[in-house]
Amino acid sequence: MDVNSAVWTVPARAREFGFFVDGQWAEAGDRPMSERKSPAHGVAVTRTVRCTKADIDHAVRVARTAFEDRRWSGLPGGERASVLLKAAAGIRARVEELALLESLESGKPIGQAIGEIEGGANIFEYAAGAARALHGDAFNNLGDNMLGLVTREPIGVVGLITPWNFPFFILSERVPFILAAGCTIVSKPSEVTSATTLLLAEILSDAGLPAGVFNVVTGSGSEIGQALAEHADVDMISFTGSTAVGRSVLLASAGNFKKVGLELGGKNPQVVFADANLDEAADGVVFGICFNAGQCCVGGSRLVVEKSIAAEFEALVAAKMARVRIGDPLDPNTQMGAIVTAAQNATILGYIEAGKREGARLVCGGEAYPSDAGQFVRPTVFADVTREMSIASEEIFGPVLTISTFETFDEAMAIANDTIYGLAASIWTCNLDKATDAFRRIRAGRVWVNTTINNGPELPLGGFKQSGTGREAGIYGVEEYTEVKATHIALGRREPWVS
Ligand code: TXE
Repeated sequence: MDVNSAVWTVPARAREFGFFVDGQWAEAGDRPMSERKSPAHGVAVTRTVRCTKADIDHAVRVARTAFEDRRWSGLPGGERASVLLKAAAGIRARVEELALLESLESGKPIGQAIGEIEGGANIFEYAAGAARALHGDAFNNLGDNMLGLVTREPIGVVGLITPWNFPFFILSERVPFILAAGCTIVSKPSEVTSATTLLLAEILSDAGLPAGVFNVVTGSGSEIGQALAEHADVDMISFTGSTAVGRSVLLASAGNFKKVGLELGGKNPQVVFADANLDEAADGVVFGICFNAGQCCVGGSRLVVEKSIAAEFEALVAAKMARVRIGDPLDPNTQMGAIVTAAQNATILGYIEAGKREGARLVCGGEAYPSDAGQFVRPTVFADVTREMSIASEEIFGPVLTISTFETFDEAMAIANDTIYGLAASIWTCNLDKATDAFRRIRAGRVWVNTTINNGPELPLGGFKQSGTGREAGIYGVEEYTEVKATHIALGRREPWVS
């Protein structure tokens, strides 16, 4: 939809939600509610239930029953595909409602939110095809008396813990693939951005998803997120969020050795060679760090630029940064909205102060962006950054770019790989040999050449090193949620063992 086709305003009253289990909305009852204020306007926009561990237990029981009685996994892939396609249509029919809630809760620009909701529908459409394409293998080469089959089965009940930066898009990169595989889900969205996940439950239900297959329980990470990760009757956890919580999810999974998929932090390099189209590269670098106000796990936060053009390129980047339109997310012209929470804002400003203290050269930004309500940060660039500075190595998760320079290709690769993370990287050069050599040597799950933060459901995503384990999206993303079973079928008469 066209962002200009509607007038976007903050609703007069906060919208109140129950939670969604066994195909229906559940009332809050005597559970406390959480009020979410728009980070850009400081006004309450949603109220969601703070569910309890008992609610997690109940939702897991419901999801277990729905899995065991095969009401979903027993259907032909074609029927699962049909539900996913209807869900995609349901999402498209409610783009405006979903995008407004997404923008209000997260602080992201409305135009971007619309793109993410429509992008989510597109992923559902892709995954519908994957539900039909998923298949196993046959070994017909074991002799006349044996046939070997490799079948894929849904892994079971999946606990899905998602973050606040792309609440609906990250959800859509997982849910349709998990459903395509035939699993059932207990979803725990971020406590600050739960609305669109709750509405997805309603959309899936309206699309004909059987009750109990997709359940949403809202509330705090340390309480119910942890309970879900620990739960003995959950077969797999898919977690997206901070590296620290990812580690605790992994430890919590040890109780029943559940499978864990983790998408964690990043400190992603933007490697710019002197032979790149510098204007386009600078545009990509600015987009890569300002998109979603830098709160993007694959955001390019480390510019690694060839020394011979470093001064020219720094000036180009700074000039473009100055033209980024910051402000009210509900203004269709806004390119960069608010920082999600006061805590995240403090973290970002803390890193900016650390950069100044540790001796990096401030090129632009370096402070909050003034506003009557909510919290915003000016796009910030630090040059002369050395590896021992905290801004060089730690994930800031805000619009803060560091610049370091290189003189040789090997040096560029060493700096690019000098991180505990390995989520994404971008390479800018007009030399195909150099680009190919670079993308082969960079240790990251996603590499972009002459572009950045591009995606599509066909290609998998996930991290090397401490950026995580497992892959989402593509056919890999469906297989991730399956178990592989080997079956030997003996044919003809058995050769007796007992004589
Ligand atoms: O993330 P958390 P936060 C990074 C980014 C950011 C930092 C902190 O660097 O500054 O994380 O953000 C749930 N057991 N990323 O604190 O806490 C929580 O409720 C189980 C990177 O918001 O990791 C939410 O649903 N679950 C990132 C989800 O985990 C727990 C996206 C993520 O929250 C839990 C977001 C627990 N003990 C932040 N504690 C990315 N890779 O995109 C919390 N949660």
